[in-house]
Amino acid sequence: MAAEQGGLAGLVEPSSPLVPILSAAGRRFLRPLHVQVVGRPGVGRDTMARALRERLALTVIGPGEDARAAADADLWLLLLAGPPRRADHELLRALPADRVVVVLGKADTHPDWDSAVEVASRASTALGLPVYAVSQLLACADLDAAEFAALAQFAAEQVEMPSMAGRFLVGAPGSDERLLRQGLLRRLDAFGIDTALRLLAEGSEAATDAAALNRALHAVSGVPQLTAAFADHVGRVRFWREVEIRAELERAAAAGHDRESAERLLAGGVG
Ligand SMILES: Nc1nc2c(ncn2[C@@H]2O[C@H](COP(=O)(O)OP(=O)(O)OP(=O)(O)O)[C@@H](O)[C@H]2O)c(=O)[nH]1
Ligand SMILES: [Mg+2]
Repeated sequence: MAAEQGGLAGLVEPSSPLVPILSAAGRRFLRPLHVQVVGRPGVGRDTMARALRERLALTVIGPGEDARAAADADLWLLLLAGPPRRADHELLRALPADRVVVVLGKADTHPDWDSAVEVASRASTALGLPVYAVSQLLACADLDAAEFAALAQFAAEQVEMPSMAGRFLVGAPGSDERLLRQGLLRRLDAFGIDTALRLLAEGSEAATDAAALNRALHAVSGVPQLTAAFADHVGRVRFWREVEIRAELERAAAAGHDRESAERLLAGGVG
């Protein structure tokens, strides 16, 4: 199809007033996939937006971004933080049913990953859509060399992540040790620290350096696996983008801009 090859404007005479209209519509058609993250406040939307940008190189509209940006969305990620509540059902009802990916975020905060998968599976039954369990926080892991060295030393000393996360915060308040531990908790949380210590203790490839450990944490976050969920919707996104092109042509025809060509393109099924 011409729109996919960027050749829409070539379908009319160079002098046609449709040329700039079709060029703009063609550029819009070829824009990258725009994913809007929606969910109740506090569920981790900003972190999810960052995870999708950094791990999947997607164009993402996060919470609080302006309405004009939101008008460009063609896929919606509904973020849950537990069993769906009434507000989640309401959010879902307001979204285009054929282009929503539902995600149970903060999967790392459940007693273990299987429990998170279980919650996601019950949510899936309740909502009638697949629900993927992910930890957007782990997908954003960006430990530096000093944090990596500290974790490696903990692993060597067989330090374990206490079940009460607060107990991880040893060291005098304001001391370097304490600040480092606070930073690790904020950026990886308990499950992330535990996972990092395990990977380091196993001496896996993740034990090489900070970059390798970050990559290993990204891999277990569940975010890379969302690629397939997004890919499943690409056909619907293309369909709606084609609808947009037809609407542009109909507007142009109604306004009398080379109506004959516009109608010919519409009849020929362009877009
Ligand atoms: N353990 C864990 N914490 C997370 C995760 N994602 C986000 N958080 C934490 O949840 C809090 C809220 O994260 P945000 O990404 O700002 O979430 P939000 O939905 O934008 O929330 P508000 O900004 O409070 O409206 C922060 O403390 C995050 O560190 C996750 O996957 N796991
Ligand atoms: Mg936020």
